Amino acid sequence: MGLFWRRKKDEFVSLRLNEPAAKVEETQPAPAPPPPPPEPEKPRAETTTEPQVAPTRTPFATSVLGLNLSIEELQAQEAALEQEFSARFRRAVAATRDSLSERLDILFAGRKQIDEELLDQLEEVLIAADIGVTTTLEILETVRRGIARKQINDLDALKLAIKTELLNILKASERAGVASETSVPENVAPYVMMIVGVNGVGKTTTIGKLAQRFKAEGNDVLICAADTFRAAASDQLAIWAERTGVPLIQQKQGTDPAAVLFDSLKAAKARGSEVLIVDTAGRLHTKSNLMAELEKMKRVAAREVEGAPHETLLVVDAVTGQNGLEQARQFLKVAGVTGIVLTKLDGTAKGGIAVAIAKELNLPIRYAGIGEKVDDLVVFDPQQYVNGLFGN
Ligand SMILES: Nc1nc2c(ncn2[C@@H]2O[C@H](COP(=O)(O)OP(=O)(O)OP(=O)(O)O)[C@@H](O)[C@H]2O)c(=O)[nH]1
Ligand SMILES: [Mg+2]
Repeated sequence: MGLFWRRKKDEFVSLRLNEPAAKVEETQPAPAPPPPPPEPEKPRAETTTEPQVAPTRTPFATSVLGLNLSIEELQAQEAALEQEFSARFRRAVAATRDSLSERLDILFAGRKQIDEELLDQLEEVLIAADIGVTTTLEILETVRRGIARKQINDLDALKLAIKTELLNILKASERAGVASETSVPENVAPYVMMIVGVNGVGKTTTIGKLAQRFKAEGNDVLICAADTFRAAASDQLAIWAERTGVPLIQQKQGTDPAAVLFDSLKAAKARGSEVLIVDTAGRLHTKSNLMAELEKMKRVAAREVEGAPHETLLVVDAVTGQNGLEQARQFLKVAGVTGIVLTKLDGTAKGGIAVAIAKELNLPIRYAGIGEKVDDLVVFDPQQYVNGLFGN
């Protein structure tokens, strides 16, 4: 699971606090020590003698960016964090797993053979997990082909085939949209992310979580409060900005969102910000207003920063299931969405919606929200998700 966003590989090292001791010494040569006095010959030890480089330590005891750590220590820390995130992700899909596994167990109990009746019931189980009708039918078609070719002969093989098919669907969607920020050259700044979606899905919360994450990675982050429709929207975002220590550009209610975005782009360029995250309204007087507004914002962004917005993330609430999917489709038409953030995965037993979304919207799921707290956001990893659903 890629845990870190646009990891600034050796850039923290610009302060040269993070390099192995030997290299640091190279750049600041110390005067050569006087030669040691001759010693009497000692019997030679059998094993060897490469001088050991002392573990790197800097005078700084703690550092958010890990400036005080060696590359090895950072890697160990990253691995530990990945494990923790993966455990939390598994807990977030636990309700879906329990429901899906339980149904499959009941379905498979006492059976040895795969017959049409079993396949019909399997169809129901998958649909109940919100995997979606179209997707379920496609999975079953693949399964039937496997049975006909004698590649699927028992229940284990059947389960494996379903898992593989789910994974293939999720992976196929990574070929569309923007599956990773690393596809944009690192010298592009600010990297502009627009966050769109209907009201209440978790846009503002997701922005707070993203801001925290990018900042912790050493990026200079700026937030743009372009939801000027509701007075409370900007206040709510201000709370997140303060909590994460990220500056916010806002204006009074009713200001043209494109104007707030314009100011934010200017400010981001002036400050040398690396990431600009843009909050947008979930509702307006009419839907066509909202869509026209999003289009205008995109034009303004493109005029000010080459290629911007680099990502337009559509936030979808997992709890709303198929309804959410329908609402999402309306955004796709105009907003030029490049990826999905699936929120509230922790609050549903129908987490199969992730597969329906990836398949039917043909967009990669970039992040998953797994709670209300600032660090309750994980990079969505298809393999981990599928393993999570089937309990291994
Ligand atoms: N359990 C859970 N709750 C979440 C998650 N993400 C957001 N929420 C909650 O969902 C509610 C709505 O979140 P907001 O961030 O205000 O949603 P929004 O899309 O900005 O809403 P509008 O500004 O009204 O369009 C809040 O109570 C959040 O705490 C999540 O991943 N898990
Ligand atoms: Mg909001």
